[in-house]
Amino acid sequence: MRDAAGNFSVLDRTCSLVVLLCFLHISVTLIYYIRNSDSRQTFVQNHQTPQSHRKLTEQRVTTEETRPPSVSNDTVTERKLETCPDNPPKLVGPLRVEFSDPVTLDLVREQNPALQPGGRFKPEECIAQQKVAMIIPFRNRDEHLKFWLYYMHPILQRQQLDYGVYVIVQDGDELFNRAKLLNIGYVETLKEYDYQCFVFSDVDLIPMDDRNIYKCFSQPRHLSVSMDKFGFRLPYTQFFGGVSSLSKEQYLKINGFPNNYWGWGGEDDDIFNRISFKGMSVSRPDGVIGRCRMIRHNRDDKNDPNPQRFDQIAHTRQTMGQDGISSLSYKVLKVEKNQLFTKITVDVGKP
Ligand code: UDH
Ligand code: NGS
Repeated sequence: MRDAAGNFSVLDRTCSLVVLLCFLHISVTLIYYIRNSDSRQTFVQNHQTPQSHRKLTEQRVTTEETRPPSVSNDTVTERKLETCPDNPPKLVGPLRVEFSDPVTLDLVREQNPALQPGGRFKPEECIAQQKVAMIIPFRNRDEHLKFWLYYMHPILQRQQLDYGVYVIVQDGDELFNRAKLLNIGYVETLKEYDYQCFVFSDVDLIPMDDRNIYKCFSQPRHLSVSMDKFGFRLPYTQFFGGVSSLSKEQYLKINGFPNNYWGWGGEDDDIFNRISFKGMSVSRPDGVIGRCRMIRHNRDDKNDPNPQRFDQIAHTRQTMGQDGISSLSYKVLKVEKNQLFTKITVDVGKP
């Protein structure tokens, strides 16, 4: 009986020891696990790639879709993206530009997968310096537009601009009115986005160097300074035709552009006059960076030289206060968006 009681007490003690050891083992394992999982999280926080950082920043609210799978909710930190640099790193300099082989819109779409509907883009790696509306006056130049889109979209993306492309189409077959279409472009693009800068580009002009940045400067800018058709020179000092850019402030200071130049010529000289009468100067890239090619073409129907243009440009000072963005009237007939551009068809009225 005593023997049995003695055996029981040995067994009892052994069992207690085993339980204690088990408890100790579990505790140590638990402590080890907790400490280890802490350091794993620290590792994740310190080793996010610039790519994953980018997705978590620019003050965007991070969603489940954009969050890298290995990062848990409480490790997500927000960091502001930096402003894009003055010299965008992907620029390549001189470009080969030629128009012998036609391009298709399919090809341009394929080559520009980052575009948003309406021909919109903004860089992901930094915050663009400016929001720029590209405004093209247009009627019946589809072949030229394909080349413009083909060359310009990749250039504008390398220039790290937050931009949209707007083709302002004059409806009907009245005399063409380039400057009024540009005014309409200004008003209509601002309805869509908070643009700060407006680049006004003929559809047939392509820069030959991507360092000619399609943005705004402290003074209104003339960008197409060195055209092949003029032997890569300015045809005259006051020339402001082809491609130009004005900030919102600069544009409003001159009451926008004239609405009364019907047919070819003079409206760009009127704009130049407005700029100088308001005490501004014209900024330009140098003659090498500012080289550009024009797609050769015949004069369009309903765009014959305007016989009144010389008289009109002689009176800019008197007319610019009344004729401009302040007196603009037109009707929007249609707005269409595709991947490469926004097309706004308008009724500009008659002379
Ligand atoms: N534009 C059109 N459709 C037209 C007329 C003009 O889209 O019917 C636009 C287009 O964006 C063009 C811009 O307006 O690039 C300027 O018009 P333009 O090309 O007529 O002016 P440019 O000075 O040519 O380039 C003038 C005619 C040259 C004839 C030369 C004959 N050898
Ligand atoms: C000037 C025109 C401008 C025109 C420039 C270049 O003579 O509108 O030629 O034209 N001014 C007047 O006619 C008053 S271009 O050869 O590019 O067609 O932009």
